[in-house]
Amino acid sequence: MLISLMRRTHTLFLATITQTRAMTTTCRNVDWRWLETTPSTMDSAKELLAARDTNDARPLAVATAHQTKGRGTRGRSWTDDGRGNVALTVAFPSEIPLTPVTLLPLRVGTVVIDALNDSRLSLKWPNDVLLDGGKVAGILVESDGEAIFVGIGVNVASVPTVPSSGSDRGRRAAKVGGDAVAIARSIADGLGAWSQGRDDAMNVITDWSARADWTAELELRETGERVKPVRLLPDGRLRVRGAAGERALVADYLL
Ligand code: BT5
Repeated sequence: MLISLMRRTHTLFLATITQTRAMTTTCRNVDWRWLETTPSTMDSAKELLAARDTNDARPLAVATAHQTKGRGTRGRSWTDDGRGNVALTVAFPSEIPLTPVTLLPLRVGTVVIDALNDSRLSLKWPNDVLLDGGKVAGILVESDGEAIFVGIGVNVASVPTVPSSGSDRGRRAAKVGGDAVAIARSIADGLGAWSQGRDDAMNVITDWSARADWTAELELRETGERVKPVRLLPDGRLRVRGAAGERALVADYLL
């Protein structure tokens, strides 16, 4: 599967929410919440959305400066040391203006890179924002019933050490600088505005392609093989050229 869309039953960890200091404001058409700390904004967003009025169609944004159990795709972890970075989940209660949903991580990538507004940044398929080859931001998409949850972690002020072996091995991390709360709000606003407009596959392919670094070789996570990106396919798969010729990749195989 291109994205990690996992169906989960709601479990209400309201104790977790009440232990944190929630600051609630309205940020344009986004229902914005700030938590001092939380295990994962993905779970907090699920709890807070479940507790919200079901007639409220606004996207719900839950952000924090510190996660104790942040997650990436396929059970991998997303780490932060609580020093100036940001973790954000934007929950869309019902419909999003894009099909197929496999394109969503790519659209989120363009919204994130535009919000970060730094010409040194580029996108790496399927879900990373890079600075000089280092990973600045990661994107995770999950679903729960009708709702879709988009998680974004951005290294703003500090850079975690990423393991070079084991299941959590990855490329080195990098940071982008700036104000973490302002960055989170800008991303949430961007996603909120996007969710109220119209979108289609060709727009996503064009926008994403314009922000990607097509010169950089990619290393396949499972085999270590190096391939060159060629182009995006309309469903979000990436066509690549390797030693054995061209083929299309699905997500979660790349470092
Ligand atoms: C991702 O997964 O890149 C998606 C990360 C999504 C994190 C957000 S934070 C808000 C929301 N709440 C959550 O609990 N999660 C979301 P993936 O492509 O699987 O990358 C994970 C891999 O990136 C790890 O295995 C490490 O190699 C590396 N990594 C972990 N933390 C990192 C960091 N802070 N910066 C750069 N790389 C990191």
